[in-house]
Amino acid sequence: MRDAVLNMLLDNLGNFVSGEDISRQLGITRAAVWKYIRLLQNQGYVIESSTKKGYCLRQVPDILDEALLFRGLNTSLLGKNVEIYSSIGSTNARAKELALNGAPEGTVVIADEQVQGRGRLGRSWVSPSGKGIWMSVILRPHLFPQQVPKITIVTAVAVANALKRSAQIEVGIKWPNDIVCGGKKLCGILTEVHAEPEVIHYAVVGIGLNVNLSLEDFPEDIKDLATSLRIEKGKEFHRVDIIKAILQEMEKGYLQKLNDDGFAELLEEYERRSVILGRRVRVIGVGGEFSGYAEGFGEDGSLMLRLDDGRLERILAGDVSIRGERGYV
Ligand code: BTX
Repeated sequence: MRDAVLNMLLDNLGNFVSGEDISRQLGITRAAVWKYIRLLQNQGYVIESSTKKGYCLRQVPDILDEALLFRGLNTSLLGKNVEIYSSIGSTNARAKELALNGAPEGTVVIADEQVQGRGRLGRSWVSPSGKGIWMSVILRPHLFPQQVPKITIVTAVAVANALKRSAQIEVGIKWPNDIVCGGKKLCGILTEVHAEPEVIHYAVVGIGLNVNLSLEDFPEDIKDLATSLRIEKGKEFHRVDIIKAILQEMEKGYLQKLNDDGFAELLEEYERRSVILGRRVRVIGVGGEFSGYAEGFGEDGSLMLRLDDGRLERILAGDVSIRGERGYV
């Protein structure tokens, strides 16, 4: 009922709705309406009340409210099933647990804060409360395990398109899994799978996007390489709007672009946004370190690196770290 009251106010954002209309439409007493209004106010919604005119929603807070998320989401798969936490260890860890217990494809786990946010290779991911999008999506793709990098590519392009649409920002993609802006890391993607040689049981795609962090929110050691939407655009954003855009774009890519034709198109988009293509990079992997020109990306998500001796090295994502010759990208 709280969500129904909220939706009526949102339908009339900036305008008054009478308590009588709300009570009649929802079949509850005027006292109950007042109770929900108080609840919403306590949760941060700025609602003006007037004995004559009723209630007017003036401002929507930046909170992870399921009712806000579902409003106009319009997806058929992603976000149909959502868990929202104020604090959690890692959304990827939780999503893996859910997937193992049979959670349906498209299930999403989101948290205000992660206290054990993880990057690749056991690195940690800074995830302060209320400042970013720390989210994981469960997928059950019909792919071979070696095709999993496709999922990261779909996600990177989706995040880039979503940011353009919802935050009016152009971002670059740094292979294999970073979204960058002004040469700094804005978002990281962590795709983890549970698979057997021939079949993927599930993939969990973790997205860590710095939204409203200011420079002071980053620890000293990453201040020079990390950024946020707020730092780049000089204003704050509502996380839910961006989450919705990401889920919509990701669903589009996942459902429509994983076939051969669709993926070739997607890869072109990925290359267009790549910040390393045609540049000299240094790749630090488990098998050692090499330098060369980034020549392109394979269908399997690998990086084609032209080494100094002319050989073309195919490098698989997942076990490498990459640096531009002069720094982070
Ligand atoms: P990565 O291994 O490419 O990047 C991790 C590195 O990035 C860290 O070692 C640190 O240098 C830097 N870093 C840490 N926190 C941040 C930050 N907030 N912004 C910019 N740079 C940072 C990238 O791994 C994949 C990260 C995925 C995070 C999501 S959040 C939701 C989900 N749950 C979870 O535990 N992880 C994923």
